[in-house]
Amino acid sequence: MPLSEGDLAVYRHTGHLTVAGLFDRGTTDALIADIEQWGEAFLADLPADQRAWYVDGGVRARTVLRKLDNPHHHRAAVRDLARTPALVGLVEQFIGPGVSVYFSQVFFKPPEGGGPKPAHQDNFYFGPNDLEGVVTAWIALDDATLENGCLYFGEGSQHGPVYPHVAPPEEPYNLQLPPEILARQPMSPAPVRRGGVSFHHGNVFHQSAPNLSTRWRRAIALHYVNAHTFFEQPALPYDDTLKLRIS
Ligand SMILES: O=C(O)CCC(=O)C(=O)O
Repeated sequence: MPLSEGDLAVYRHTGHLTVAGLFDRGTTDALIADIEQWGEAFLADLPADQRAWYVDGGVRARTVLRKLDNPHHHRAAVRDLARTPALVGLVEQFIGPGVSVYFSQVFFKPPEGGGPKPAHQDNFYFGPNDLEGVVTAWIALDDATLENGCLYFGEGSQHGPVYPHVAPPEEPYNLQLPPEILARQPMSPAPVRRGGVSFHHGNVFHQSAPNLSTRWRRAIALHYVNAHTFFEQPALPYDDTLKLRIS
């Protein structure tokens, strides 16, 4: 599916682009069932010292996961998703041919308290050798709306530098842009319907709000790199042996 010049211009200008309707309901429902099954098993075995990172602290009534790492490594259904020709064709139009998934995440954002993700730049976390060589495909498994915590982007911020991030002392992994940098950058909401994909540049500021609604906002983020890009100076540990060659 070739993107139009207009779509590519939007991506270059704003740092993100939403492509609607890439996956049908059968696919998103099957992925939800698969990650829920995995999530239950993961939670049952989760060591106490990792709960703060994986359990959603905003949902008081029950224990529910905030995220899971590297679903492309752990779940065949997510590998199939990452290899979908229409998706790969789009990824290659952003970063060039010969792509791999270097890292991936499930974001659960549960109803009635699912926590926010503070504003950040993926390229600060990843520290790639080429800032242009990374694109994230954020695949909406539910409608992501203003009410349930859709993504917000700092449009055009990918043209600026990657800024040093800060983290609260009790959450050293929760790296985020400092308030004085954010104060200069308006953030715009980007709702996505289920089955749509939000693509974003590794430098673009993005964040999500808490989910105070009664609906889930689940998504899978696949972080693709092109043939010559790798995480050279990552801020957190990433296991590059899990890299999955796609094309
Ligand atoms: O889904 C979210 O709330 C955060 C997603 C994100 O930061 C990403 O995909 O890079």
